Amino acid sequence: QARASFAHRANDVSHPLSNYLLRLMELKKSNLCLGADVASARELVHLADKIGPSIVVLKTHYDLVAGWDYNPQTGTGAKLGALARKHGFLIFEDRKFGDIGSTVQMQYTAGSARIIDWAHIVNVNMVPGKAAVDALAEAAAKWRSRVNYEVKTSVTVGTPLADNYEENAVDEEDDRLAPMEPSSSGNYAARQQESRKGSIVSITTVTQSFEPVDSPRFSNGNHDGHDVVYAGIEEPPWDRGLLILAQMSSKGNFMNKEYTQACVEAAREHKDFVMGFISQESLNSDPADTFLHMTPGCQLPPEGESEENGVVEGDGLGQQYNTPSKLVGLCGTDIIIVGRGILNAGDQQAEAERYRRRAWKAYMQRTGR
Ligand code: UP6
Repeated sequence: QARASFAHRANDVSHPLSNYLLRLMELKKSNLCLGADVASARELVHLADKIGPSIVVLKTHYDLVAGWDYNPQTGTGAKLGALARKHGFLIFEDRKFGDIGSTVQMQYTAGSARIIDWAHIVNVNMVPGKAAVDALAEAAAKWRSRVNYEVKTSVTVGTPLADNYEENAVDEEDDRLAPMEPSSSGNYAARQQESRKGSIVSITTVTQSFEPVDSPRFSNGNHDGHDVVYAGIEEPPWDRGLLILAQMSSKGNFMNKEYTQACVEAAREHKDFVMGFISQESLNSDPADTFLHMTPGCQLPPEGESEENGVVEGDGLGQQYNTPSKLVGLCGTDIIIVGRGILNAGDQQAEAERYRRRAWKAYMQRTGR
C-alpha cells in the first residue's frame, strides 16, 4: 500500500475529508503540514496566508496563541477558514484531547473556542481509553446533522449574542450536542429570534455561535458561497475528522507497541470519523486499512548539508527530528508536520517550498513515480 499513489488511495478511503485531502495533495503536489506554533493570532493569520500555497494542512495550537478572537463570524477561526478556502488546506487543531468522554465532548464543541466549528481535524490522546474516541465521534455526528440541516434549509443564523448572554443562559436542557430540528412553527431563524427575547437557552447560544468554517459566509469574504478561489478543487466537504495520537516524536515517550496497536484498533472501529494517525511510521497493516499518517518531529539539515541517516539534531527539550525522505520514503508516512524548521527560517516561504519539494520527492520515489 505504501506504493499506492495518493490519487489511487483517494478512491479507497471511506472518510470524505480524507478523500478531499488526498486529492488536494495530488493537486498541490504537497504533503506538507505547517505546525503554526506562533505567539499571536495576527501572526498566525498572516502566516496562514503566506504559507498557504505550499501546504495541505495548517496545524494550530489555539491555546498558545495570544489574542485569539473567539467571534464566530469575524474571529480567528473564521479568518483561518477563509484562508483555508482561498489556498486549499485543511485546519487541524492539535488539541490532543485526553480526558473522559463527557469532558472531551465539551472541550470539542463548547467553551470559548468551539473548536468543532472551525477545525476540520482534531486529534485525541488515547490514554483515557477508547471511550474518548466514541465521545468525539458522537459529537461530530451531531455537528454534521446540524450542518446538513443548515445547508438544506439555508437558514441564516443570526446576529452576535448579547454581551451578557452567558449570565442569562439557562441550563434547562442542555442540547448543545443535539441535532438541529426544523421548527413546526415557522423557520429556525424566527424561532431563534423568539427565544432571544426571553432569557437565552443553550440551543440559542450554540446556534448563534455556530459558524462552521465551511460556511458560505466565510468564502473569501463574499457571501454567495460559490467563490472558491483555489483553482481546481471544490470546497471541503462539510465534515469533521479525527487523528489518533498513536506514536510520539519525543524522546522516551511511553507509547509502546501495544499502545499503538490499541490505537489502530480504535481507528478501525470508527472509520467514519477517524482519518488516520499522528505517528512516526505507517500503521496500515491490514489490506483493508486506508488510514492517513501525519508525522511531526521533522526537519531538514541546512541547505547544502548532507542528510546523515535521516536524523537531524533535536531541540534540547526532548523533540527528535527526522528528515522528510526518511519519514515519507522509509517509514511510509504521508504528511510531514514541520514547525520550527520553517518558522525560524529567514525566508519562511522559501523554506516551506524546500520542505514541500523534499517531502513530495520522497513520496514520488516511494511510489515509484
Ligand atoms: N507534536 C510533536 N510530536 C508529537 C506530536 N505532536 O512535535 O509526537 C507537535 C508539537 C508541535 C509540532 O505540539 O506543535 O508537532 C512540532 O513542532 P516543531 O516542528 O517545531 O518541533
